[in-house]
Amino acid sequence: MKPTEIQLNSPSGLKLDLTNYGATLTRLQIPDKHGVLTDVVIGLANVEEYTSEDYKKYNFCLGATIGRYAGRISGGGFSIGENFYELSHQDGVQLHGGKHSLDQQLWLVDQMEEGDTPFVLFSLKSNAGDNGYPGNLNLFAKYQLENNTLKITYTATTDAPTVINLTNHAYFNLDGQGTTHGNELYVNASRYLEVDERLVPTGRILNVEDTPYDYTEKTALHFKGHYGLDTPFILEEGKIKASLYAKHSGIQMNVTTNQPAMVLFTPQDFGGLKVRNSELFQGFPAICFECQNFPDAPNQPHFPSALLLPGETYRNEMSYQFEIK
Ligand code: G6D
Repeated sequence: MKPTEIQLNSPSGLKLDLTNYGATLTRLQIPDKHGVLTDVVIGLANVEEYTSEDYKKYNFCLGATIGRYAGRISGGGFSIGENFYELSHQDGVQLHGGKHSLDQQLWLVDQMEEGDTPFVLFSLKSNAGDNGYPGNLNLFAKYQLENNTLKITYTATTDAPTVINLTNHAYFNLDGQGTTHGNELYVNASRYLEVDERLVPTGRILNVEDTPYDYTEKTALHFKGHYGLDTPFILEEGKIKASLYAKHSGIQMNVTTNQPAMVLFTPQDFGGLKVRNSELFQGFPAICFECQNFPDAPNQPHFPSALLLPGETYRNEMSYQFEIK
């Protein structure tokens, strides 16, 4: 079945393109300091490409809804009480919910509204046993434009105890070209999770002070001391959880969320994958702000719980507010 394409337009000039394949954000255009629409999210040239095997093998998940469990789960699975649930995994590690997970499912377009605060609501039923997870899930993904803000809200309910951790995997480049190197970055996090060589959290929580991960003051994004961020930050109290500013476009993005963590990911490049307008980009072309629970929380008792019980509602709220500086 061919994916559906949807465009939402806000009175303040934001244009948001989506598809029900993976409840994916395929394009986001923001007026820059000269009022020129700037394409600030990396995507593919057409929606069919998102479904191609050639694209899937890169596993970049461009703009997609990620789950059932974003990030990595170790140990080949997790336990709830006395029950161990084995997940689909590679060498004991599952990434982003496993193969053919939520980002590769065709979601339903449940509801859509135009007007001053346009939105689209996608829904999906994920059956018990999907990639090894227990519980039949009812999932919803809502994208809404409100003034100069993109709001993404994920909710889910289950008929049996399970774990869940969704996020959105948009790759931002606020200039719409070039590199993110040198963009002004702020991350409201004085701590981060140490990860091992498999990028699985070791369980140790470290301070960012005197490390390449200290963005507690607005700082030029740099790659000294590492080959790019792929780092789970523990978010502090305070409305703004992160911000990014690109001087050529003059666009600043402020990120808020109700989640305890944010994985920042800055790929060095997109390998052989030809993204939309690929000729415009250089090294470190984009940055992801993956708002979520801690990776591998089901196997780390001192991490915030990712358990979802019947009668409860999982809710992940993210907002990306844009302004011109
Ligand atoms: C790599 O480790 C990174 C992940 O964090 C990212 O989400 C993925 O590429 C697209 O596996």
